Amino acid sequence: MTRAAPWVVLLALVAGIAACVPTGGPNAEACAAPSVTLEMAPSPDGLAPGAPSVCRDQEVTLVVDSAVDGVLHIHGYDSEVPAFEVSADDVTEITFVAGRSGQFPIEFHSADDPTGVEVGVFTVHEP
Ligand SMILES: [Cu+2]
Repeated sequence: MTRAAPWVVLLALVAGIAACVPTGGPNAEACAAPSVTLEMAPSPDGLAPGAPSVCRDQEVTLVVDSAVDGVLHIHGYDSEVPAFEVSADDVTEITFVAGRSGQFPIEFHSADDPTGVEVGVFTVHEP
């Protein structure tokens, strides 16, 4: 178990509940945008801001500003987003199409501790 700020735990719980109804997501306006950019700052302690979500078929650009060096990947989205290195010194951008709805754990492997830690959940809503 990782140490996570209480609000991260709360968001994880909310995301877990939302897993039952991935259709109850963002409004139609949010889904109408053809592309979306998500900033995320992973660290071994979690992800900020909390729960990234998009709509199916959107082009997603992740802008990853990591606190430490490591490797990030999204379980269940490995074909669209192969595991990629992030660095404490650089911002890493990766773009892909979110072709499948569902909830996909975001896992971070820091360079210091290669054991994977789930830092958050990437949600793809049905539009
Ligand atoms: Cu992993």
